[in-house]
Amino acid sequence: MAPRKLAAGNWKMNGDLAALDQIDALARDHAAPGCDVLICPPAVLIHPMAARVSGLADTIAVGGQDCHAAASGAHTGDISAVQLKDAGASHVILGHSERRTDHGETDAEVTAKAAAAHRAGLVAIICVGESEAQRDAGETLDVIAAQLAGSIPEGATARNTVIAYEPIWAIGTGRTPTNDQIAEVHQLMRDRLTARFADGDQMSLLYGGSVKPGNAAEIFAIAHVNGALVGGASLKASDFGPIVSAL
Ligand code: G2H
Repeated sequence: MAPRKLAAGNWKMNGDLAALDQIDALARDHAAPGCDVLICPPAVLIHPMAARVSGLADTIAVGGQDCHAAASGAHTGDISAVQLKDAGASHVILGHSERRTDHGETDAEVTAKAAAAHRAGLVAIICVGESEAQRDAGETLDVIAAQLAGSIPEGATARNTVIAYEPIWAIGTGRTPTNDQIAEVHQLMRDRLTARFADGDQMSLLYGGSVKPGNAAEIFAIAHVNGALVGGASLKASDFGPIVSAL
């Protein structure tokens, strides 16, 4: 079985209740017969967005942008995977470089969060990516291999885990790696996942970092790119829709 194709939008800390209208526009104007479509809004919008998509003919999944490793407890300001599931989420982004940088998240913490997501019945989208200094130093493949080894829990399968390669220097900058650079990392990821997990050849691998309507089709044509994790260009249906259609 081929990996599932996934177009995932990461709204980051953007959007409000009025922005939910973008969901209607996305469903109305951009059919996605061949791929899964996911939007990960800020936590306060997960429940209303899940309610909104439940009325649509074409399914759009809703996800969180982080979760705590515990199911409940005294963790002020945090949200558990169980709560995300209860609010209507089916996926959760974990280990995004903005979480790793802003909140000091380690590979071990990402692994624990992903295991919690799996226990709650969520698909974990686990992010990896090198900094510009690491790329310039020729360390990219070693960094990605180490993050893969350290950030994915045992028990991960193609049904509950998606991996997103997001070079930090390409996030929100308008810069993207060359096709060869993306291909090299995705081949490494496929090789490592296939070696470690029984169905690693079927895990979906996303590229993320300044994906936009103008470059999506070219990126989706690269071997072992099964979709995208899209930030800025996921906020408007007029941008995200063509990306979905390109997949
Ligand atoms: C990378 C991506 C979405 P953007 O973080 O996760 O953001 O598409 O804005 O570079």
